[in-house]
Amino acid sequence: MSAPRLVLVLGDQLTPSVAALAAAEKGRDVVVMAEVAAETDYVRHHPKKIALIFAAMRKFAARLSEDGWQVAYTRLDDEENAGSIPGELLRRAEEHGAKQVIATRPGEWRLIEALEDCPLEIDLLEDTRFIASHDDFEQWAKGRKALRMEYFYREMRRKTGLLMEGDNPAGDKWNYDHDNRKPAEDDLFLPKPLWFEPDEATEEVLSLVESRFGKNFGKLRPFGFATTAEEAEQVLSHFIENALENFGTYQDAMLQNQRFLYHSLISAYLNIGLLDPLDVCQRVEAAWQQGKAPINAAEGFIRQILGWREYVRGIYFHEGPDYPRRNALNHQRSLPPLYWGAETRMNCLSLAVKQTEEEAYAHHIQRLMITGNFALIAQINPAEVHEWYLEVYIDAFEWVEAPNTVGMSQFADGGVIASKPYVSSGNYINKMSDYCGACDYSVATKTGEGACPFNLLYWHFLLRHRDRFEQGPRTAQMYRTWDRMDEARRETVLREAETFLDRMSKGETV
Ligand code: FAD
Ligand code: DLZ
Ligand code: SF4
Repeated sequence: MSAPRLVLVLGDQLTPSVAALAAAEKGRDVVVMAEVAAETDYVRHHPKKIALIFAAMRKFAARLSEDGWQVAYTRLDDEENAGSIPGELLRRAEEHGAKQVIATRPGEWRLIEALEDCPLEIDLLEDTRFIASHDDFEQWAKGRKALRMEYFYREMRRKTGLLMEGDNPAGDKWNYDHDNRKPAEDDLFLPKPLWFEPDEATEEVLSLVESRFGKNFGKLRPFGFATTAEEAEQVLSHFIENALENFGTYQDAMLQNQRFLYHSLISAYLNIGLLDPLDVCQRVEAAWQQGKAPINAAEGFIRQILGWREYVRGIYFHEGPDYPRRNALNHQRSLPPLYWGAETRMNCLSLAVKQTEEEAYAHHIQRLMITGNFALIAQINPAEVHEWYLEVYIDAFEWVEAPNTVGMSQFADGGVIASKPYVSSGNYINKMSDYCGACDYSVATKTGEGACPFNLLYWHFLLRHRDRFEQGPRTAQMYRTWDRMDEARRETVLREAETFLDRMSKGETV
């Protein structure tokens, strides 16, 4: 029999048809899976994230063994654990007399480079669990001045036929975002997410994570995430039956007592391979065809996966390894301790951070227009913001997190992703949430005692970057509004914003 090859399966590659497994031979090759310090420690991940990945890895390995694969699985506390993925490959290569490795290309430059430096013969295969291949994205990007998601998304609709009627978009509109900006009313009948009681295998992981990562930011328990493909499938069905119908309409809404609203909570399952993106989109399209959801909901949801998710992955690899370190606006302030749960008088931030700490989850508008918006207008160094998002969310892997944070949210890529900075005063937050009513600050107050900090910092940000944004078709209007303001008021706004930022940088509670 020919020598065995090692088949690397990483913690976010838990799909039976993943490229490396598809290219391997069951009776011959050895699947290598490893819980390693290099992956748990490259940032201080939320304990729920480590628990999800380890529990799902262990159950996936057990399933592969049941299916007849030879699996070499290393637990974090195994004595021989080499501590890194290349280290584990070298150890297993020696153990099994293997020289070749089959691997699916990781979703992060850091790990791709580590594998390229490993002195084994490693065949890095394209990750085929995406709807657009690298080639598809590069073909689309070639020769374009601007890489806007909307046009990529239309191409993907045509490629897959999703929500298409011949050559035309279903309902004659590509995008129903206009219908999707309603604030929500709190109500007892909002759908509740589907959670699972940890079984014995998950409990074992929770104990390990508690002892090793108990000091990381974030609450480990209660832990209710799905840890197998079957459970993730149940979460998707639960969403389609109970929440999809209202997903579009209330997509941007925020409520203090409703952390999940009509969101699906499937991002982590998609990202670690428990759900397949095309299958999810087809299930949602079918729900619309059966009359279970209106077009604005189905289109809005499918756009997030077929459009945004595929697009940000394309951008991450298109832009290259330096992307997460970009700082086009030269923001240098440190991330204030309030992001780690220190006291703040800003109710919106306090709620978003507390929810993140407890759930390892916040929905898109909380990430973009609360924590992201504040970091941008407070001019925080985007590298620190990037690290924060990578650490605290259950679904955070660099290929998807960095474009969203560095690009969409912090404009640190200079506008590769966003055509304007996502900044707002308190007005937007007040319109889309019930947060302001319970805040120490007053959203209606523009300057002076109790003025909402977003009202001050918004203008401060715009003025600091006037040269860059003044001519922008989507930002010029803001400068005209500023110029029409009374001069004394303009001075007060800028002075108070400076005072606020100084106090924040000194570590005072703001
Ligand atoms: P839903 O609102 O139900 O949306 C459905 C699905 O669409 C999601 O599960 C997700 O797979 C996909 N999706 C939606 N928006 C995006 C987007 N902008 N980019 C990529 N996919 C999207 N998403 C991650 O998966 N990982 C991250 O690390 C991550 N970091 C983010 C950081 C910032 C600053 C911002 C603004 C957004 C980030 N997002 C990230 C995108 C988005 O916020 C999450 O995908 C979403 O909140 C996950 O919750 P959900 O599954 O309930 O999503
Ligand atoms: C995120 C993560 C963590 C915390 N731990 C492991 C691990 O121990 N072993 C592993 O194979 N993968 C882990 N992962 C996922 C990897 O970090 C991920 O594959 C890369 O970031 C590329 O997306
Ligand atoms: Fe946030 Fe300002 Fe509203 Fe307070 S008043 S919750 S700081 S937007």
